[in-house]
Amino acid sequence: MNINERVIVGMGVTGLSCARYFRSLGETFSIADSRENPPGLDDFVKEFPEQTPMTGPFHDKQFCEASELVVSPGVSLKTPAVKAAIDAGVFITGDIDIFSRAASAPVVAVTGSNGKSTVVSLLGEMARHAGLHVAVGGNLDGKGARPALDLLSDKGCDLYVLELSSFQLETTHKLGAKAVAVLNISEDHMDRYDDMDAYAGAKHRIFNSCEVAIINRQEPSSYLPAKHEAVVVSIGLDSPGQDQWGLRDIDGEAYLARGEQKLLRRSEVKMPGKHNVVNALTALALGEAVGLPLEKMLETLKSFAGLPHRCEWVAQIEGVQYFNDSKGTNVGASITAIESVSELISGKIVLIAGGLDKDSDFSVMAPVLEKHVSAAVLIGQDAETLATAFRRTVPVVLAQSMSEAVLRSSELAQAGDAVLLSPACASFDMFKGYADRGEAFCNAVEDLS
Ligand code: UMA
Ligand code: ADP
Repeated sequence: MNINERVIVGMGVTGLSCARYFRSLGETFSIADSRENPPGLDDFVKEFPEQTPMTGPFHDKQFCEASELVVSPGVSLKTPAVKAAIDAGVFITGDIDIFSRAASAPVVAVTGSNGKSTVVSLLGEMARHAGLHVAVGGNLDGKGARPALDLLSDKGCDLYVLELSSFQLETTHKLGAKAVAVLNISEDHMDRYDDMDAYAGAKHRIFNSCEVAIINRQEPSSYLPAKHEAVVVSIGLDSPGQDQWGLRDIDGEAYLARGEQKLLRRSEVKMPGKHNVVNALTALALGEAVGLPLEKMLETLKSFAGLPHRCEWVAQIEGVQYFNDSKGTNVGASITAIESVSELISGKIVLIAGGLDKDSDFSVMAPVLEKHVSAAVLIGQDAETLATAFRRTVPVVLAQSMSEAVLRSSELAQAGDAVLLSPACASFDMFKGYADRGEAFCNAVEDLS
């Protein structure tokens, strides 16, 4: 590496998107990844044969002599070599920071512990339905997902919609988005942050220089810091004030409403559960902030069924409903999923949970378990940690595989009940990812019938 060169840190999806972007501008860089064989290495070598990527343990000296570090989200700023560079005064940036300086169409950005992918995908659908050329990406994964800098290659884009993680926001100095939302903040990634304040602080960087901020009246973690210049619009499941969004009870029926204006029956929102009403209202408020026509947005709500692996209905077998919420990878998501599914059934829930713990406090699930869950079937590396937290509240069964967990759950559930996979944990101990875990669940359910 030459001294004073820009260094891309990380050779995953983000690192590669940065490399391609710098090349498109004719700018030089070098690239480093602490892994011996990072996932992007083969593609990088093919696409950039003139470069010599640095793999294996980072060196303080290399980073301290760089002009700037473009740090990938998976790399903590506390990594010793990165920390040494910060202490030496090296400028730290990330792909979202670079994107925000280059984007020439309005940007909508969404963060939060849960609901991000649903809201950005829904808003993307609303914009498409309104005839806009919209590019959706960022932290969003799954089929066709793209890192933020790749979106810049779309010509004639009218609107960018970004899902942002706390990791990405850590390196974002001034996002300057047209409209933003922090959906909620509940415990997640505690293996990376010292405490909840540090995690929330990263998420709240999304507000930097935004024009419009959408907050949830019933979710204080979504509020802006005291000093700001943004226009604030609120959403909530309660009755909305003028120009705000919420639910109104009209002749005994719940309606989505904007101020006094009745918009759509709650029952016409295709996505299940009350958390998805929050997601729908947030998308409406964000869409309004960027000028999407209300009628098109409401039509989208009637047809958008939600993303796979998020409180997804799978089957009904012998009067028991099966739901796949494999994307419920933290405690907050699983609490929401339990509450939402309990609204849809007459009986109780048999919960399948467990996997890889991210230093979570599972004891906070006790009230919701007590109210809605008849038994918990636990899987994965940290099943015993969950069992210790759950045992005082609900009967616990341990299972060795997803098929065994589904079979045991089907034996425990009665007609009117639901079996819900919402693991509150990461999946990488047993599966390739949450989608793989969700598919294993669906296959095991299919095997029951
Ligand atoms: N890593 C190293 N050494 C390195 C670089 C990375 O060990 O030098 C490890 C990291 O610790 C991490 C993994 O490699 O475990 C991937 O890190 P990365 O920064 O290379 O990740 P990318 O492939 O660039 O993917 C990232 C996001 N991943 C993370 O933040 C961990 C993807 O979000 C995102 O879709 C992608 O950028 C494009 O924006 C995934 C994710 O799990 C879906 N996000 C977390 C979440 O949603 O909870 C935050
Ligand atoms: P993210 O992209 O933030 O992980 P997703 O839209 O993929 O969010 O949803 C993940 C899980 O989070 C869902 O399966 C559900 O359990 C839960 N969830 C979704 N929306 C909300 C919300 N608004 N509030 C709380 N939990 C939610």
